[in-house]
Amino acid sequence: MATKTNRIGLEPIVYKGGKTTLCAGCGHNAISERIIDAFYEMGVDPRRVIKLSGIGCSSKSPAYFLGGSHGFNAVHGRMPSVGTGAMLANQKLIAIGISGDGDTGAIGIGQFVHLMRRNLPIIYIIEDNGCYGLTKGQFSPTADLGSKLKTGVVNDLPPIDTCALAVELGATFVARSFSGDKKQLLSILKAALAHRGTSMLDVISPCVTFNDHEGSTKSYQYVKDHDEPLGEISFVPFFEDISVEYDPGTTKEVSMHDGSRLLLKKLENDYDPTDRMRAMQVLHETARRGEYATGVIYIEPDKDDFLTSLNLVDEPLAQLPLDRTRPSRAVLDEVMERLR
Ligand SMILES: Cc1ncc(C[n+]2csc(CCOP(=O)(O)OP(=O)(O)O)c2C)c(N)n1
Ligand code: SF4
Ligand SMILES: [Mg+2]
Repeated sequence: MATKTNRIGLEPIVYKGGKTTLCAGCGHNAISERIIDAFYEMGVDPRRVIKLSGIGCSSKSPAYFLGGSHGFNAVHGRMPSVGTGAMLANQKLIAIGISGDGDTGAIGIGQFVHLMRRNLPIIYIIEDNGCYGLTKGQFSPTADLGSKLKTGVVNDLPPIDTCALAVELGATFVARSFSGDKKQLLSILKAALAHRGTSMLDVISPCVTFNDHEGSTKSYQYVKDHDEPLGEISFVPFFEDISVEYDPGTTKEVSMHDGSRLLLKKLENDYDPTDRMRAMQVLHETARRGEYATGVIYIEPDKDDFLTSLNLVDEPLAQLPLDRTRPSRAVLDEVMERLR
């Protein structure tokens, strides 16, 4: 029997990673599975991919997908600068960064802020469980005001909404999803792969060991009960020439950089994900009601990404021969002369 392969002739097994060491039922494992599906179905060559992360249970998870890709497990909260360096050295890479709500929202917030405003081509996923899972479940900066720890301690600080922050700072693809929503998360990941620029995905990913009890606003039950999808997402990749019939009054079509199409069927309120003010409004309104707006919250497909704005040569900088990176003696003499 012929083995199943994708459009570049690779088998599903090539997209898998090591066996997970995370707790059974951890939301992070479900996200790894969707990443495997998305990269396989989009036909991305794993040898072109670099996986990046910081520190945390979430940051361990790149070990569990795309086993043959490049990888760099950075210091806590410092993945954005390592990713920026990697993409500058080789702009042909496809970067996927996995962070946690602690890794991003606490120690890494400074790095996150600058990544969002630079529009570096990277898929940046926050596996958001509202706690520091790896260090036994303390509140993180995305924990909601009034949310309760297992021990009964109540959070008395307001949360950082990473999606609102990303939109405000200029990220060009901002989405929120839930590790338990396979279909929505897969479509968002595929669209993120088609996007040229920073794709920031906040994926609520319950920590079954430390933050899945009553009183938590990041438990499976709470998220299921308070999920407000902004619309139904259909993604049509560039290699599938499918004509889809829809009513433009109820569906918004967004053309992606690589020719793929994102179709967003509006469920209510005529939501337009290309309207930045509306995106901020919906985030604030849902947060006030204790709900999670999920789906593609904001998209700006045509903005120049960081590498384009740097006007780099086509070849990866890391592969340029010395005579193209080092100024000649004559050029250096001329510079010295000018400085006299
Ligand atoms: C510089 C530094 N400070 C603190 C720590 C301790 N530490 C390890 S993981 C972590 C937080 C992890 O939380 P999060 O990023 O939300 O990941 P999760 O485990 O919840 O997936 C902290 C504070 C560390 N490893 N390094
Ligand atoms: S402690 Fe929580 S976040 Fe870490 S692996 Fe277990 S369930 Fe997942
Ligand atoms: Mg966490």
